Amino acid sequence: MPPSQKKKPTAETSPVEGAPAAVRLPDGFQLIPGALSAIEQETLLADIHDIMRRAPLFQPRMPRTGQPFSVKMTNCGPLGWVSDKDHGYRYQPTHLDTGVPWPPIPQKLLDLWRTHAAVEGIPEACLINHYPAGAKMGSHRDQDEHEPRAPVLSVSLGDDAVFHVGGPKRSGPKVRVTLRSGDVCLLAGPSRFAYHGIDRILPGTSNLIPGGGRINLTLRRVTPFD
Ligand code: MD3
Ligand code: FE
Repeated sequence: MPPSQKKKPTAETSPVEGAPAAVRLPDGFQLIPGALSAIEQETLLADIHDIMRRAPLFQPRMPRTGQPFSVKMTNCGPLGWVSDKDHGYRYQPTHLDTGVPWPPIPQKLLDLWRTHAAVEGIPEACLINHYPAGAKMGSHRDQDEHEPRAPVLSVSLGDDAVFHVGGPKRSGPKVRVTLRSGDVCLLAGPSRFAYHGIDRILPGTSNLIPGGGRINLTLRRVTPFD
């Protein structure tokens, strides 16, 4: 092509013909691949199944439109994230449908927070997202928490997911990362407020969850420390 039509080399387009574009993860984003062994994943999944028995998965809905998410959710911890048509996104101490308090956060997750989060306070909420094959999560920011010093800690279980993370604007450049069963992801600093989402689940990539699918756990501090 004539030089005038050549794309200017940027962070996203490599000047080297056929070479992959360089990518830069946002500051504060940390991926710890294989943080949990196969046995640890099995044990944690059993804990999550107990939680789901006491706090069944619910279908969150978009504020105002009532449009259902393709991801089902539940929570453990003193607070849980919920969303429905009438009252929108929020944290509350009880299950959206049953009104029963959320079960406690498993010790294993509290240990992971203590090991990786590098902050004084403890997490107050663990959101449990369940993705069947075909589910996705559109680009969004997590802004319902009131302690910016606290990171979000994510644990992936089951099938691989194609995750994207960008910057402070939805329209900006994005980096795609595959999250696998047993991976821990820490979102601290500037990355904590980055746009992110799940593009797709790769079916048949893990044997952990009977019947397939993916479960993501996110530990969060909701109220200010002190
Ligand atoms: C990047 N969950 O629950 S986990 C969510 O795999 C959510 O279920 C996705 O986005 C999932 O809100 C992604 C990794 C993650 C969590 C929180 C973040 C990445 C993040 C907050 C800011 C930036
Ligand atoms: Fe999120």
